[in-house]
Amino acid sequence: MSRPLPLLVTLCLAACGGPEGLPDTDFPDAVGQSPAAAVAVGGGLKTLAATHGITFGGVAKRSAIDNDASFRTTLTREFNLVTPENELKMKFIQPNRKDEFLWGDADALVNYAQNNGLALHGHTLVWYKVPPWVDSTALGEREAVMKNFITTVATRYKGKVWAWDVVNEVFNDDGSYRNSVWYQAMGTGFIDKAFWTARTADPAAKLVYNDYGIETVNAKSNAVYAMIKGLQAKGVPFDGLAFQMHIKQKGLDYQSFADNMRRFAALGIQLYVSEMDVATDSHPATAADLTAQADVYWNILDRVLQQPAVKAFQLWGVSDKYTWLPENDPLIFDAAYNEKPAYAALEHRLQTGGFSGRYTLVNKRTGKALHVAGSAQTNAAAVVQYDVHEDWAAQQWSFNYVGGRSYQLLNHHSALALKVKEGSTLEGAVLEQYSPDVSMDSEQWELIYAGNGYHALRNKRSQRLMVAFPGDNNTPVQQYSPYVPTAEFTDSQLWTLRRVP
Ligand code: 9MR
Repeated sequence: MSRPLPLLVTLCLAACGGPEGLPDTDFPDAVGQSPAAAVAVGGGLKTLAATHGITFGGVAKRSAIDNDASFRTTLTREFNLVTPENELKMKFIQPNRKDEFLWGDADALVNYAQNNGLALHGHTLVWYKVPPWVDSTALGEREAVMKNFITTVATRYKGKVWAWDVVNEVFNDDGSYRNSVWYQAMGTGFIDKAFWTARTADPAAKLVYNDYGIETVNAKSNAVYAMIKGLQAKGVPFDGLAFQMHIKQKGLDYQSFADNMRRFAALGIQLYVSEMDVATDSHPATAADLTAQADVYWNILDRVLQQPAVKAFQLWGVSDKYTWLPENDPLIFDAAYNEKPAYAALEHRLQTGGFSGRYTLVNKRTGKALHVAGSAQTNAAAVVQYDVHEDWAAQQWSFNYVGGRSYQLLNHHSALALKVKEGSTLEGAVLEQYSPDVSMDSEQWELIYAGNGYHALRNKRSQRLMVAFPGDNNTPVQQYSPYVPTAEFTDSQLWTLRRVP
């Protein structure tokens, strides 16, 4: 599913050239002086995202919080989740030696979040980027150093952190383990130990693995998948996986992203987009670059909203005024806090649901299409399956977004809505068409991306999935089986959405 033109056109234009590899430098972080002031609340993307069950996050540094009122206003108007960009890292809290913890900046950020209605995403307890004194610690001492940091930090902020990035970036791009100070000392066992230690220190926080370059199915995400399965097999406490999503304006393979999310969701864990930004090819970005960038934001959010396991969508910044990529204008507000096309793209997807035009729905198991029996235009006519005729209006459905990730499906021939007959919640109940009534749960369908290009449709009232079983033309389409996130979909539950040209 892609966004309608004109954004797609410019995507191709923008795909050529651009910086190879994003910089990974340590920018100096100024520390501000004055305490943060109270700011306005309400409205913004966070409110729209909440209707989809998504927490909407940004990133903040203390210096911006302390010194920039526009930053504070924008952060609290648009976001309900924040990650301290650097202040919780070992390099910042424990920069000099084992027995010295510096809490000033970390406390300031945590307090700001608490006082301003922002949930906190803690970042990060175990990372390969460590202060120099850790590098020179004897191998035998490193386990104690790691556990001491986790316990001290997670205990101090216990109850204030919604999710902790317990372990960050342990894999190389080829899926091998990074030769970090922790790996050198403990092998892969440091990962288990880190999660156990974090759970003990803060039992309520979601415990997360966070990495970049794992958005699509590739060697690195395969390694993460194997790691998580291993942790689960050993009973290690593990709640979620975060895709950082530092990408460029050429985007990525969106179907692979959706398929990748689906396989992780089937492990029964939560998923997050934790650090999204989209680097433009030029600076200042051209209008075409900004359009391409907006298209990437739109497409990532679109796939996220079709995967119920995703709970948070976070950007690595707020405005282009503060970003680790100052040459790539990667965020949704410009440096003067004006909304960029990327802001409008996110807003558009959150408001419209993203499906435009008409679709023929073809069942994977039977190969037949969702069809109104006899091409009837009357209330209560049966909705059945029939050989595919994409040019038949009785097989063409438009998706009318009703909020909460759900849609009415309106038949193009009858203008009536797809509904479970008499609003039944029973297993096996058949489908019919009826006068559209947006307030009826029984005619609202949540679209769930099910992998490999297929979707499942879940009825909002019954929570059951739309199914077709083998049979002749005019065999009823039914609802069957509640949706279970960890179960694989059966072919009867899978539908291809073919857009009518
Ligand atoms: O944006 C962060 C930058 O200010 C820091 O100098 C740098 C090193 O601490 O880390 C940047 O944030 C990174 C994050 O912690 C982990 N994922 C990649 C982010 C961008 O490099």
